[in-house]
Amino acid sequence: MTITCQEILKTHEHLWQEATVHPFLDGCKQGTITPEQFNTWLVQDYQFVVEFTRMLARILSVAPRHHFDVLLGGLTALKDELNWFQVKAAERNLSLDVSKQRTCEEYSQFLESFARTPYAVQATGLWAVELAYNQGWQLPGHIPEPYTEFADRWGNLGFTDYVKLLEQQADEMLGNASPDIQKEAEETVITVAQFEKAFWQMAFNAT
Ligand code: HMH
Repeated sequence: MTITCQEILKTHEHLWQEATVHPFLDGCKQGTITPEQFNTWLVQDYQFVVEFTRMLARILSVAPRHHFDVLLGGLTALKDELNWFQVKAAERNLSLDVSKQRTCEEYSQFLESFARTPYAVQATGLWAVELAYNQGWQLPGHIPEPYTEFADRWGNLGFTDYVKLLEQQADEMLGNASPDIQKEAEETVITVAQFEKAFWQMAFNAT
């Protein structure tokens, strides 16, 4: 019996829903999010993406050769994304030189701990992190200005395709993994879902 990414999602449907449907995203759609709340998310997400880029580089270092194309594509997209974050922050007069809130710090530390797990677990976790943003920004439907480009960055169909390739790579590894490793992959998806929910919530915390 091998588990698949989709089976993991189905088992934890409720948790996954909380990771991808949140008042923050709804507030972007309805226009009820305040600039301060949005900016809080923005600078924290930049901090997160810096750590996420490092994690992806570590994953690449243990990936089989036939996974390189997809992972290198992801790293190239992150190069663009980090520069884009800097432009968006400058437009909003935000300093990106801020300390991480606790959730961001803990999520970053969790990404660091990935390196000590088998590649099958890392591949599954990577998929879950990207799927959370793809679905989170896509599910609300059209998000009006000034947030349209933020929603498009992760909600666009090209990103959906990338996430599907990550899923195929994770499924391939899960198919050859021991039951223990499959369980660890499932637990990783649960943890990702919990962190994603908490991450949206940070926008509503005092900065
Ligand atoms: C918190 N999760 C969080 N931030 C992101 N930018 C992504 C996922 C997608 O890269």
